[in-house]
Amino acid sequence: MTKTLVVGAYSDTDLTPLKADFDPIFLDGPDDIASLDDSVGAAITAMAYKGHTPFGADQMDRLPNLGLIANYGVGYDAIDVNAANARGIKVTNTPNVLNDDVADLAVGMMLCHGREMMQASEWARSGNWAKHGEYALNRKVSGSTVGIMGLGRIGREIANRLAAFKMDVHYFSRSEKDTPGWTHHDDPVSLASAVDFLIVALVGGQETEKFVSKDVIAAMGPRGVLINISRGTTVDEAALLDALETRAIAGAGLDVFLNEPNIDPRFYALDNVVIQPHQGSGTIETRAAMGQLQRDNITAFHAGNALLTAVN
Ligand code: 8YV
Repeated sequence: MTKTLVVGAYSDTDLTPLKADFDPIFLDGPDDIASLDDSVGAAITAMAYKGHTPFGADQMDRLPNLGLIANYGVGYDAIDVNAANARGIKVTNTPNVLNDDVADLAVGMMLCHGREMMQASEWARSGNWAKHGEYALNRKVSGSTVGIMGLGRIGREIANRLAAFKMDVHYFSRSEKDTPGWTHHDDPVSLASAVDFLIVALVGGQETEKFVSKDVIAAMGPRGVLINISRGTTVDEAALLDALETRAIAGAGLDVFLNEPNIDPRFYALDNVVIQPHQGSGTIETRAAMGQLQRDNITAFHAGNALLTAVN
């Protein structure tokens, strides 16, 4: 018997085809793997994984015949790929299908921060508009200078959108890329000091931990706004909170945090932060495409065909 294991919190639009295609075993999270009978664990050859809880060697060893971890998401930093390699387990992700939505949300958070859309909406809803007149003037976004930290697939989509906003686009990447005249920086502090908006589009994982360091945040200055759609780990969050509280930077738009969803409550007290609940890819259309790609990888694996989007 070979079985597929589905781990994580899926919406019904994913659960229905997962059931129909694989008749799988469902678990809420990786910790529940410990509760599987040995015979069940040994039957599992493929796994659909969704979530950001680490999945490592201990869990893999409970599934001795596992050959595939199909991740629901482009970022697979939760999965210990070295441990998977050591056990001959393939890992797949869901790249590209979510680029547009994540880029849209990054731009949306910039506009929301600059134009104070949450506060302005509250001004209208509370009756202040009728009672006290126009909402306070706020900040122009189009035409300013933006820095993209990490010009990968999503970073490029963000840059393309902001070029249409007549923004002067700068970016950080280790080597210069082929761009329509955007300014390359090989040092994150140099990028941060050159721009008004700094958008983090790095991959997660150990290599990029606290890449947006205290020094990078300090270099942004009092007009600087940090937008993060990557992972909470890429930013020195304690330094960011200090800078937001003291107004050393102007503000932030954050879709990702450390310890999601139990984020640092200091964020809730700040009126200069646009907070989003890690919903970058969270549209009906994109989640359907992510689910399809995850299932297609599992189907290919069971059929012995080439995986569509392998990462190892
Ligand atoms: C999540 C993401 O996968 O693609 C990624 O890397 O962070 C998201 O799309 C999604 O929230 C499901 O956990």
